[in-house]
Amino acid sequence: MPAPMFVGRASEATSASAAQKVDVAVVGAGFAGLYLLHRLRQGGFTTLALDEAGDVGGTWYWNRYPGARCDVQTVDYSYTFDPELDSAWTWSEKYATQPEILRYLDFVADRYDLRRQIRFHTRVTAANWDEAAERWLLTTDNGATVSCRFYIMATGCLSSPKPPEINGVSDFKGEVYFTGRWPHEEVKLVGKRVAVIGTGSSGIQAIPLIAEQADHLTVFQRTPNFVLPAHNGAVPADRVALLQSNRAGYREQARWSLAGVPWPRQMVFSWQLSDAERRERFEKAWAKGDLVYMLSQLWADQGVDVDGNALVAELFREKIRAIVKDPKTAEALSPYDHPVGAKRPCLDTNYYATYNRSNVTLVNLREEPIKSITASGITTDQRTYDVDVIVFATGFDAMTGAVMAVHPIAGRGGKLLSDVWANGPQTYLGLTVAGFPNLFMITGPGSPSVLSNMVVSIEQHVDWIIDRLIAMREAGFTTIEATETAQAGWARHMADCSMLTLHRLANTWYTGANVPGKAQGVMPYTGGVGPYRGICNEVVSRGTLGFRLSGPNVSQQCNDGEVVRLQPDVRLVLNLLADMKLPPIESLGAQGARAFVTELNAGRPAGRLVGEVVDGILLGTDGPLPYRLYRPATPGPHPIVVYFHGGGWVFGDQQSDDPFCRDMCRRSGMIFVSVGYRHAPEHRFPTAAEDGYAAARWIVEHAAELGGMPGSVLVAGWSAGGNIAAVTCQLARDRGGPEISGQLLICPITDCIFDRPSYNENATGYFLTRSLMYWFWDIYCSPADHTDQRVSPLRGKLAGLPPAFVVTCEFDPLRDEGIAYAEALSAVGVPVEQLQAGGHFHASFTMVDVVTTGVAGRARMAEALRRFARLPHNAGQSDEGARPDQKASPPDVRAAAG
Ligand code: N01
Repeated sequence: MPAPMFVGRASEATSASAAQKVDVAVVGAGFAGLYLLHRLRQGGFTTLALDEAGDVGGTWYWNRYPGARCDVQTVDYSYTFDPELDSAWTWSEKYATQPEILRYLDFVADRYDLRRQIRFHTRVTAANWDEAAERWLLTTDNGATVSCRFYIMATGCLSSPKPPEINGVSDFKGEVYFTGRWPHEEVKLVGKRVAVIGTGSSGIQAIPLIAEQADHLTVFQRTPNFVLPAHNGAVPADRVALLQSNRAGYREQARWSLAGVPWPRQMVFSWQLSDAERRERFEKAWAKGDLVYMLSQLWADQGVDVDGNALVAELFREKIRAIVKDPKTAEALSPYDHPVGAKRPCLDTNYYATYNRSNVTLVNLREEPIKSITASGITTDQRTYDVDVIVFATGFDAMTGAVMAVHPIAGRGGKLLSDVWANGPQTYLGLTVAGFPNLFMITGPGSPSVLSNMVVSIEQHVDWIIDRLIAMREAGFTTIEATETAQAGWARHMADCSMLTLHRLANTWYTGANVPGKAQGVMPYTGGVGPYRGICNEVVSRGTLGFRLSGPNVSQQCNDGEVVRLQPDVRLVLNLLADMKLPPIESLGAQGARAFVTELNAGRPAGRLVGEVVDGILLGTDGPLPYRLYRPATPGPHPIVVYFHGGGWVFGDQQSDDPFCRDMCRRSGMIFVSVGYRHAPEHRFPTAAEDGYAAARWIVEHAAELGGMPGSVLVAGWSAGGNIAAVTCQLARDRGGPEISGQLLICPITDCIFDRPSYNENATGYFLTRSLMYWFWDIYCSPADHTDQRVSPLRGKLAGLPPAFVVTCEFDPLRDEGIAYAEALSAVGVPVEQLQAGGHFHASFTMVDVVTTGVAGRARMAEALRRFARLPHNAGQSDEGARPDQKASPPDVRAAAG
């Protein structure tokens, strides 16, 4: 055995003296374990892999049930680390069968001579961190203990089958099979009465083939799934051509894509397409038979917005009704309780059509739950089904099961991983856990893992870990451990990311809901493969951020911190803007800045449909001002919100916050009138303020003509528009009207003090810069006017103002003056609600459909406006973004909006 590459700090544990000593021990010999072994050997590390199975394959070793196949196309479901390997293997089908995938892994193991480093038929029974020796000691049920410097869990996300949780399983006298532990010998089902419990991916693949053999098949379904036909056959020529035209480019694109398969990002939103166009897109996806394509290529809002998703769900249900002849069965097979993609959708061959066979019965467990399993079959609360065979396709204790339940893992101070994870998995990057030095997981909870093409994610994790081990060795470090700060930051980022998708709206194995008593929360990273890869790279480029590194002859290194503090989509927007290397807006001059903003707005997604949009002219103090009115589709009259756009008193117009006004009009059910007030430098202070006030007065006077409720209005505004809204409230109070029943101030300018902390902390890098703010102030008003309440409302009298909802964003220079205004209002008795949005920037809430994580914040704003206008609570809107079972709970500021 070669000498270990890492020199220990203390004498190596006596208990480990008889142990097999290696630099790195790996558990698992599937896709992840095999690549690890290869890279470790290339890196000059001594290594050993342990696997309970009798050979390589991991999940593909165990899951041998009839119909088992991959459901990511084989061109994508392959290793890419070695271009020669990549072209040396040719798949025979679009979706390979389990035996073919196993042959592939066999081929890989032989090609790189990996088996000699694997101890098969071996289960790790305990793993303990030896603090003095700084090594892991692994006890096994076969052969010597193992002492290793690093311990890597390549155990897979879906490898620990969960018990079926049904009474009486052991009473059954017939044959019992689990899809996740299918026998290696042939299972004969011909002429038998077979029951399948479970209709996830495994059940759905197995059911059509079992139906062909069985005398009668009874399927017990608790939750129907969305199922797409695989249209299996030859590997599609277009994908092969794409791959072969530029293999390296194709693979690189996959690495930076959202799901690890190179499809472009959809930019068209559902509401921009007609019914016919949507149907055409859906039919194309149905014919393609590719889950990633179906889940990502229809329209941009299909995976992030409940309405955009509902359109896909209905098209799926139409298909089910068209295929399944018995309407009652078709209805039972139609999912209504979760968005498409929130629960893992499945790929099938003849699944729905199987229910047209005379030897197949579907039992809807929602109508007749299973009471118990008996000696002769399955008893529901309505009847007994006698069967000869029961197949449990009941799934896995996913993501954490294989890491946690398989064996006790004790880290620093003897702390057990199962205790640390009692309330859900805590990790840094899904790779490591604070308190567990030198322990790594491949595709662990907190990484994209099961929401991606696993092979792409496995390669990225393996490469990242081995590169770290090599860098540590070169620098003389022997231990690496995540810090608590970094781990807590990752948990928050995970929660932020979970707002980007609809996974939180379904009870699934993604959230731990399939295992009774398991802590619940979205376990995989939902921010996408490419963004995740970028973050992992950033951790390295920022001095191994969030890790403590130590070694016997070097000083400890700990560059502590959180790698992502921004909301995930804000981070993407800001990165995109940084890549564009735009000149500072203030360097363009007022005209140039206006042209720039107009161009920027032209590239944003179009706003959603509302009942009506009307352009008109109102009469201001010095003459006409344009406005744009957004009317809800519901019958009026509606309360009116007078809205002032952002733009630093210099640019923008009544159309420039169009998507925001549309969104708020829909959510609040109110008329929004966006006012085209005049701008500096042509019209300096106090023109904007006076125009705002005059507009509010005119609109109240003409409320009935506009279709609004008479008597009063509400005001709202963003940025400089928030300033005008706040000022309008003060002027209306002081000048005897109009009556304003509430104010919504989004990131408002409220004061002329420029040294509050947020002005310095967020001076650059977050789009609205300190120097741009200086420029706005200079153009709008002279220093002598700075303290006038009509530009610095924080300096005005605040008592007697209408109730306010004040929104501020963490990464905004204006944050602290917004908070100061809210606190000052509150101090004089004005009812105030604040939304301090963590991780957001100045434009987060107005970049509708770009910054998706702003949705819940806008829902709260709309609800506040409805309260001000004394309209009833609009549950459908304000609860968007909350899990169905948590609808009544008050939204958490961070999780909901920031
Ligand atoms: O497991 P599942 P799976 N009584 O958890 C039901 C991957 N995979 O093995 O939904 C009655 O999806 C349960 O009902 P419900 C893929 O990622 C990939 O099928 O909890 N029913 C559900 O219908 C997949 O998502 C491939 O209400 C019970 C089913 O059993 C993941 O593995 C192939 C029950 C379990 O479905 C898991 O798939 C196969 C009970 N007590 C799997 N308990 C590829 O093609 C559970 N159920 C690559």
